[in-house]
Amino acid sequence: MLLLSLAFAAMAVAQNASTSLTPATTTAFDAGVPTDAPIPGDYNGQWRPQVHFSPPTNFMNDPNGCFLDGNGTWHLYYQYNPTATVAGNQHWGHATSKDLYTWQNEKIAIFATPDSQIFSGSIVIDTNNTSGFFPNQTDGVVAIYTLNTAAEQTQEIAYSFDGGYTFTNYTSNPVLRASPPSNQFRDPKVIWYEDHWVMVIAYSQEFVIGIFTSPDLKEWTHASNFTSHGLLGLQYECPNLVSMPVLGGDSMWLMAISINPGAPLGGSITEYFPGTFNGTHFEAVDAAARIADFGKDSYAGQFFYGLPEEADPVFIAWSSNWQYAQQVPTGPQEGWRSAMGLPRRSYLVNNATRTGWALISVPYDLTPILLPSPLITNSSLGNSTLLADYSSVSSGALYFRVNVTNLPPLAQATGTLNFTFSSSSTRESVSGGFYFSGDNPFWLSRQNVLGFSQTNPFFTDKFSVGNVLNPDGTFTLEGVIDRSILEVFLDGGRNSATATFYPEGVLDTVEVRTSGINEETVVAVEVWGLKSTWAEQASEDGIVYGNVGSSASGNATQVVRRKM
Ligand SMILES: *[C@@H]1O[C@H](CO)[C@@H](O)[C@H](O)[C@H]1NC(C)=O
Ligand SMILES: *[C@@H]1O[C@H](CO)[C@@H](O)[C@H](O)[C@H]1NC(C)=O
Ligand SMILES: *[C@@H]1O[C@H](CO)[C@@H](O)[C@H](O)[C@H]1NC(C)=O
Ligand SMILES: *[C@@H]1O[C@H](CO)[C@@H](O)[C@H](O)[C@H]1NC(C)=O
Ligand SMILES: *[C@@H]1O[C@H](CO)[C@@H](O)[C@H](O)[C@H]1NC(C)=O
Ligand SMILES: *[C@@H]1O[C@H](CO)[C@@H](O)[C@H](O)[C@H]1NC(C)=O
Ligand SMILES: *[C@@H]1O[C@H](CO)[C@@H](O)[C@H](O)[C@H]1NC(C)=O
Ligand SMILES: *[C@@H]1O[C@H](CO)[C@@H](O)[C@H](O)[C@H]1NC(C)=O
Ligand SMILES: *[C@@H]1O[C@H](CO)[C@@H](O)[C@H](O)[C@H]1NC(C)=O
Ligand SMILES: *[C@@H]1O[C@H](CO)[C@@H](O)[C@H](O)[C@H]1NC(C)=O
Ligand SMILES: *[C@@H]1O[C@H](CO)[C@@H](O)[C@H](O)[C@H]1NC(C)=O
Ligand SMILES: CC(=O)N[C@H]1CO[C@H](CO)[C@@H](O)[C@@H]1O
Repeated sequence: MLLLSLAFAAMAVAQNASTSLTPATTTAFDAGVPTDAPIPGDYNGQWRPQVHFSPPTNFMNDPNGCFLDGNGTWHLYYQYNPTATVAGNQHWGHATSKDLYTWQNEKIAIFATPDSQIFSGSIVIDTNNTSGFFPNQTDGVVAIYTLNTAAEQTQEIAYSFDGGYTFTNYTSNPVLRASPPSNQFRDPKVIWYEDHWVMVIAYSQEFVIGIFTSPDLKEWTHASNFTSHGLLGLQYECPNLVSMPVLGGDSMWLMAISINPGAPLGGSITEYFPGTFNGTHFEAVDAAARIADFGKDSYAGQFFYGLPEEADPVFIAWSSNWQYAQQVPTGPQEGWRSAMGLPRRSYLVNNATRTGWALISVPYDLTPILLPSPLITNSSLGNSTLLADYSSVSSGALYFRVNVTNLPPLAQATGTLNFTFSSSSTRESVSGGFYFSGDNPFWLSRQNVLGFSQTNPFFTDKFSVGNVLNPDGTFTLEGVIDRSILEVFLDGGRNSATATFYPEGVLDTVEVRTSGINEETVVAVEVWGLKSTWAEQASEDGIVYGNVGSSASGNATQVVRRKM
């Protein structure tokens, strides 16, 4: 996780006490926190995302322990304070899904203690019983996380016989301490490399990602350091190391590092480094810092463990920013704070053109949540406006896609393409657009949303990126809007952005406009309503109770594979 220090958390708690529904506490782990059932959640609020994960109540931040089990169930754990709408008292919350969009709340997986918190970490499946914890199974789950106390951050392991629903603390914890001991040593992410375990972990304030190896998850040996690369900000957090397919080439490795504070737009962001890894040492291809998302609400993302080798890695990030995560109005008004971003399928491209290496990220297969037919389509918009009322889509969530083809060569392309989601009652809107000319800037604005944006100086209201036109004369824009989150993907995920927003009215009108485009250019648009994955699970009283029965239900789904 995240926090500058617990003192900082305590300060934030104090600052927010007046606006929180629930009194904050950093100690009492048993103060009404259920250990035998999921926490019930009301997912009906006007800002509650309907196809994104958000916690049943109170405060969530980093994704943790993400893995896919042998039965095709995706497991998402998360930094969770079940007793307040601000950070502190960190537990590992847990949810499971068959499709990465429909999430079932599970009971809390790992609990804080009165004097320690469970900070971020990861999960592996110990197929070969390297740890010796699993005499009778090949699907043993081991969690590796940071135990935070006032004095030190140490790394612990806990194991699960039931596929990740309940955990047992290893009696010889901790398994790793910094030398000398440190209170800024956290967020272990573990993977399997050929014949040993590899951990990447942040020495946060020294700007070092330590790489450790282990035969058994218990004994860890320092192998190398990846030091002071890219943007430093004030801290390194939540490193990831993952083997990454390359379009049209051999796979590479990717190191991702989250920095906070100190993102170029303020607060938190994730940067990444394509490179090589030989089991002990990671080397970046060059000295460049590449940012994973040009918005402001994508942090501490994690790649899921346990995917088949031929599948593209899948990534999920926290959709907020420490500059305002603990102040957004969902806390006082709806009793929860923060959602996860969309799950994203990832791979690398390396274009000989100016764009060079890029981490592509596209929404994971959305078909399970699309309503049966599109809300509106147009195969050739010309210089025109497409307008639709979507108040009939009860989720308030949409998927939209614009395919532009037949663009003339770069210097001759003209015109603009804009989109707006607005409220017919309050006239608030979020919007964005693209210029086919010049440096091809794409912009996104949450400026015209009332309330929060006007009172928080860090809630940056506009974002942009230069998205160079494709040589083949095409441009694509895809996005998902989900009540209080907008995510856009340009050119199949070459650039992407996540922005949260909190309108006073309900957004119910979509508009796509073009003007001044070249005669031969074709603009095709489709807009789909999305299901409400939470309403589908709610009981008659409107409350989502989560998995109150036994573990994992439903049939396994096929993991999306893509041939390189
Ligand atoms: C398990 O053992 C097999 C056979 O030695 C090996 O190929 C594989 O990499 C090991 N995997 C893990 C996760 O231990
Ligand atoms: C797993 O490890 C434990 C401890 O070393 C051992 O007792 C057990 O036999 C092992 N199980 C298998 C299937 O190798
Ligand atoms: C996976 O499915 C098998 C067979 O139904 C079951 O025995 C096992 O407990 C399941 N594992 C998990 C992790 O749910
Ligand atoms: C796990 O066990 C260790 C050693 O007994 C203890 O210090 C630590 O607090 C425990 N962790 C949790 C999360 O209970
Ligand atoms: C790796 O970095 C840590 C944190 O700065 C430092 O304590 C350690 O000495 C470094 N190890 C090596 C071999 O450079
Ligand atoms: C990995 O790379 C490092 C640094 O180049 C080198 O010292 C080490 O010998 C390499 N290890 C293997 C197994 O090739
Ligand atoms: C698409 O939009 C254009 C311009 O407004 C309009 O002329 C055309 O009829 C629309 N086509 C469809 C199928 O709606
Ligand atoms: C980058 O390269 C890939 C694969 O060669 C290609 O499909 C894609 O269109 C290229 N993108 C740009 C912007 O050149
Ligand atoms: C799109 O927005 C830009 C910036 O406000 C504006 O200059 C342009 O005219 C707009 N284009 C359309 C088609 O609305
Ligand atoms: C759009 O308008 C421009 C003039 O602003 C015109 O040159 C162009 O032909 C029009 N494009 C289409 C597809 O009608
Ligand atoms: C846009 O292109 C994608 C990929 O070719 C296709 O699946 C989709 O139907 C197209 N949408 C429109 C509106 O043309
Ligand atoms: C599925 C199963 O038999 N699990 C058992 C494996 O061994 C552990 C430790 O002995 C038991 O607690 C599990 O119930």
